[in-house]
Amino acid sequence: MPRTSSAAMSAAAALALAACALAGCGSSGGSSSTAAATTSTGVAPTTAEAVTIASFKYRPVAVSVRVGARLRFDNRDDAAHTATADDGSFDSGTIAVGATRQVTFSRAGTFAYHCDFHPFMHGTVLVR
Ligand SMILES: [Cu+2]
Repeated sequence: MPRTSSAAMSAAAALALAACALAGCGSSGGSSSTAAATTSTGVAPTTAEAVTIASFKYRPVAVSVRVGARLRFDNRDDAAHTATADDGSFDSGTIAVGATRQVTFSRAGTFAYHCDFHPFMHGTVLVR
């Protein structure tokens, strides 16, 4: 891979971490029931080109993209994951360890998603 790609991925990961720190989403555990509510309450969606999956979490947990944009899911975890819309409107398919999948969002709206393998993993994509 060209090094620009990995640099971009690192930058995205750093941004995600920074956004996470700013948003104070370091609290962990028992978040399965609260994740879906975060967009309407606390967590402001972060504009990003990629969601990093690590430690069984999506970061940023709430992401905003433009209609027609592609969002990348980078699996930096040591388990395979998916990004699967709760309403079935999109599905990344299995994202192997270290792999990347892209999802294109062609319809505006707010889409909650989860991991098929780990139903306690939740995220939200705001498409606008
Ligand atoms: Cu998973």
